[in-house]
Amino acid sequence: MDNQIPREEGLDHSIALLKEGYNFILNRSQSMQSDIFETRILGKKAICMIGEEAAALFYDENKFQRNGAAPNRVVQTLFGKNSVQTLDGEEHRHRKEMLMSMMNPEEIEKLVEIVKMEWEHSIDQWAQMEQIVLYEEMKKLLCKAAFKWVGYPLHEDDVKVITKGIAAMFETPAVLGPTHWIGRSARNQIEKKIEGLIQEARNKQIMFSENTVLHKFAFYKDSNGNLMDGETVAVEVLNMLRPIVAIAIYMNFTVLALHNFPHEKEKLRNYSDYSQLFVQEVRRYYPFFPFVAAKVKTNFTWNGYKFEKGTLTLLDLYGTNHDPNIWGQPNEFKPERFARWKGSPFSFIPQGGGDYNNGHRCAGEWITIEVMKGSLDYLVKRLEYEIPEQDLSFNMDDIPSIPQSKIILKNVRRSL
Ligand code: HEM
Ligand code: MYR
Repeated sequence: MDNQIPREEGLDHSIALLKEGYNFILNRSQSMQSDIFETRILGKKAICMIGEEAAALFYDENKFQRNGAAPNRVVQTLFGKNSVQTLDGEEHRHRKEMLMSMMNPEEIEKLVEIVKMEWEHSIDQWAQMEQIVLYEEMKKLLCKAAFKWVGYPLHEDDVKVITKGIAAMFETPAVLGPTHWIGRSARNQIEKKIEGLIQEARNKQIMFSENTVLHKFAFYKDSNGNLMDGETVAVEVLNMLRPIVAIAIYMNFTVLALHNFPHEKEKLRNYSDYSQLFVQEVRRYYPFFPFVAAKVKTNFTWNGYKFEKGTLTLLDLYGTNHDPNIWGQPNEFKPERFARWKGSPFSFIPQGGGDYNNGHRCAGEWITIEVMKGSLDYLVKRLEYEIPEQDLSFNMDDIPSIPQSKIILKNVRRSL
């Protein structure tokens, strides 16, 4: 029996998507009382889906492909041309193997240790200042750490400009007007710089330490046995650098959670395992990556719904993390829920779902969790600060969303 996918009337809803942001799919799914519906985005028919069953379908690579799915504005800022995010099949698997080769416990631990060192330096600086804007400071801290980890420590003089450029790549993909173009031009410039470094390493003019991202990626062979072109290497190095800086957004939400749910601090101080639960709940509760996009690879029918080859399909990450069919009281902040969570690859998907090696699930999910836990430890055990009166609200229509004030901290000092 064929069913008709509920359809939203109208020529195009791209503007509504930008206006409603994280709630665009959730709002329509609720009003149409369906986990799947059809609309029109960027002039094209698009299927939107929410929930665990939909996620399992979306990550079936026989049914969906990534090539040609992401809007150009996202490729030009966030992803980069020919990036792993845009590949399918064997080509994807081979590229992903290179990225995942950095995601073993030793390399992750190295990054966490570097991040902790940067916290130590930063606290001394912040203690001299009357107040800091946490978002700006965290981006710089993480950018310095990320460059050290990939094998090219930044000169102090370059930190500000490079941090701004890298952040523009994740701050501007969904912004209209001139701000969006800041992201595009930052990507072009920084890609060129990294490409230059790769060339120098290949010409033996510089040497990166063994096992670093830059060393591995510069000499990695593609599936035909050739070195990758310099631009593609730069794109993948940025796929490591950029999202480490983006963890600054989760750190802003972490401080917001500590502020809004103050009893959590006690639990974090008293139970060492609690930080894992807390970090998971921060990633579930707050909005960050809104949805992922793919294209139907071949005609098929699912639950009686016809999917036609080539149709753009969006899977709602934020909505699935708030789906009442999966989460009891989804709009309550309750880290304890993760003590009971069974670990399905399709129910808790702030950084995508499915499999790391064979699918598109975020390569850096473990890094994100460990860096957040390491930083949370500083926030609750080693640091004292005041949060003065400010606008801590965050908009569901800004993608990415960040608390309005970017979190001002006053009188930052070491805990005694
Ligand atoms: C992919 C979110 C941090 C590297 C993704 C995807 C999401 C995501 C939603 C797409 C999943 C899909 O297409 O199905 C996030 C968020 C982060 C974060 C919210 C928090 C800051 C990181 C970190 C790294 C990283 C720290 C690396 C150091 C990647 C890569 C991909 C990816 C390489 C592409 C994977 C592929 O296409 O196979 N991420 N991520 N991410 N992420 Fe992350
Ligand atoms: C990263 O840098 O990869 C990590 C997080 C970035 C979040 C950026 C939010 C904007 C995403 C636009 C989504 C469009 C997907 C088709």
